[in-house]
Amino acid sequence: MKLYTYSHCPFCSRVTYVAGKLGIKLEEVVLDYDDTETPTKLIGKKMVPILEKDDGTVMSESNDIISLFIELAGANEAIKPTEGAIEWQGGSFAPLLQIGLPRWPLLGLKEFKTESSRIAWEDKKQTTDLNFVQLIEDTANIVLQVNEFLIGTEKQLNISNGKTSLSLVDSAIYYSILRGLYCEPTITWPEQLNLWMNYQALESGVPLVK
Ligand SMILES: N[C@@H](CCC(=O)N[C@@H](CS)C(=O)NCC(=O)O)C(=O)O
Repeated sequence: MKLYTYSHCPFCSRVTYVAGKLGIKLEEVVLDYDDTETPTKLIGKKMVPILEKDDGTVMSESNDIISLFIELAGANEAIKPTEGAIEWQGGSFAPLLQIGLPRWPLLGLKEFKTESSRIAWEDKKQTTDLNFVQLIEDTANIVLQVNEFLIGTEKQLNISNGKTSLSLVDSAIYYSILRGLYCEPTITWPEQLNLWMNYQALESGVPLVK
């Protein structure tokens, strides 16, 4: 099976995370950020993740792909995320975008190798509220808020010795979003949360974004 992704994308990385944890083999194809043609041919719009199965059929939507993987692996795992994880995710996008938007294109990720892909990103993602130069200038303030957010997250996850009792799909949500914050080195990671994140990177094979 082939999975079309962007490396920075939280929806893609929760899929690769679950695949990694369940031992499902995937050929990952990281699309150029300005490649509109490939995803549009596959699903009629520019969106990833896209799963292309061995019989040539395609699927989008991370939740559906994850459910399929759990079924294929015959894993005794909850398919639905908990309310707690969904609510946390709702509050996580603002800090994630403030940190990630101006930084991810500068990290050498595969989707941003070309200048045209970085320009396409800026054209699509930069707004008056999320001005990239301003976001970088505001780093100190944003980092303070992110640090608070991470302290709350660590408490919520109830981590002990770098381990949690989260289900696979909840772990995928937390991991796929938090990994995107590692690109800002002045963020202070609470010790247990950082330990958990680093274990997840190792166990899933999905790297932190830095
Ligand atoms: N509901 C979709 C959301 C996927 C999504 O929003 N993907 C983003 C990347 S993180 C995307 O492809 N956006 C189009 C773009 O950036 O051009 C899912 O869960 O798979």
